[in-house]
Amino acid sequence: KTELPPISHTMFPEGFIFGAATAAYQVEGGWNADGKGPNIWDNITHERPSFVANNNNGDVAADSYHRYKEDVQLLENIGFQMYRFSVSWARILPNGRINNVNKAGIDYYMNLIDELLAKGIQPMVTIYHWDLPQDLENIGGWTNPEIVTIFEDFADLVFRTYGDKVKWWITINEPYMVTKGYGADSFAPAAYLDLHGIVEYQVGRNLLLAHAKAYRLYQKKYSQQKGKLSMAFTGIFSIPKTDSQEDIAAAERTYQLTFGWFSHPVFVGDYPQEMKNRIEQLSRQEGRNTSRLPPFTQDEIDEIRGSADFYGLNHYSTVFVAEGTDQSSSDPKPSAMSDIGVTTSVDPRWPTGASVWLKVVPQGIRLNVKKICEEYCNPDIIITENGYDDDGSKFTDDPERIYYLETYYAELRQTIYTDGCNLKGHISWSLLDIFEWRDGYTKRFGLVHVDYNNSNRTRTMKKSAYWLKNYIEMHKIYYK
Ligand code: GBH
Repeated sequence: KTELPPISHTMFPEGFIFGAATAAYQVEGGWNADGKGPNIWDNITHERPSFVANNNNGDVAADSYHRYKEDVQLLENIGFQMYRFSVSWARILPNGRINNVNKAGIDYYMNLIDELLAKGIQPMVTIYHWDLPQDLENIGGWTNPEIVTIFEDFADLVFRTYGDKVKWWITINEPYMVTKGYGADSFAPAAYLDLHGIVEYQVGRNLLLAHAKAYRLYQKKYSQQKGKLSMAFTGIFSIPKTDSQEDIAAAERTYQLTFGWFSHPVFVGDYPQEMKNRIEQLSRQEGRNTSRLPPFTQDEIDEIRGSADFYGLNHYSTVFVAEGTDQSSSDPKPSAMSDIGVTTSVDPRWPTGASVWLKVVPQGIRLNVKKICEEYCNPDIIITENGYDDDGSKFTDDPERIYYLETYYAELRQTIYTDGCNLKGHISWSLLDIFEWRDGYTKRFGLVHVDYNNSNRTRTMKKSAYWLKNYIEMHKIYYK
């Protein structure tokens, strides 16, 4: 009798969800179609074209506003069970406020959702993926505390309109990265540059409150829809450069001041103690009377605590950290970045994506998931983004992406079978080659190639898409 190896060597457990993701500004185009209002990415790419590589912008992008049926067909062809996409706030509310609803925008997402459901694909809807309506930025954007209820109103409309059909929600994509649009010149709106070190924490505070308001509203008004809500958390996942106590502590501090900044208030309550202590102490050294990290009231702590039904994790890569601020870094002081006080590095042997920051470190994703189980009492976890970028020079020939998926999946299976974590699904970033923010179209994250020189934006499955199709199919056959 032949002994078969355990399925943990090759497969995820029954019911594991495979999905793919995109975000509105990165794929839709139709930037001013049918009554859509301008958002901060429309604004910055038009006002300051050199902000993005090759002066690219998302005016047309992959043209998913007109070609969403092709996208859904691709999802079905590959065999995905879930599609995570975001709604463009200014497409639904051209001015960001609910007193002016754009019917064409409402219809677009309704059609997309219906198309998905007709093919048995579950939508996961991100309410905010970085494309704030410009009119809201003009009153201070995420720095303005009014944004909390303005976001709640938008979320209310979205739940009311789509909630019968949508059972998975991400309120805000990567609040950590959203803070980087303020006090730093790295993402739109690239505003309030002189307030670095202060504005990031004000923005972070408003993001957490906005998320919690939307979550509580859903509980109160829409719980009969039986959906699951979370944020998509991210940060800098790091491992200590050496086994010295200092470097071990530096890695823990990096975790708490990036991932912990947003996950700890949601899963435990309030900011991590280490984060509060650190910024308080630095603020005092700078001669301030109060911490640059504004505190929550007890009511706010209670409102935010417990505001997630699962942990959404966006994970791509890992770095080494060593104790002590990087003297060669260009981060302004103070800033949320320099507050961490570590120096990052990578192992030169790690394979790399087209983006220099995207090193292939499969063991990192296992450690990241394990950290979540330990830190936050074993919540259900979904990898809401994970993927690899190429530079497009080999068209659909992408063995590196297959290697990335294979090695990361192997580690993810260990988080389930060996570490006992409640990992429920994996969502690939991205279905398509997308507008990669400041890198424009020079970095390609797609399982599916998009021809940006062709006005049809021709979509062609890469080898990795075929690999994944077979891999998902194997699960469907085995568990039938
Ligand atoms: C995700 O963010 C986003 O949700 C998604 O929209 C994006 O397309 C995807 O990642 C790929 O980047 O130059 O060292 O400062 C992940 C956050 C933002 C991480 C850009 C890397 C640049 C690192 N990514 N960031 S660095």
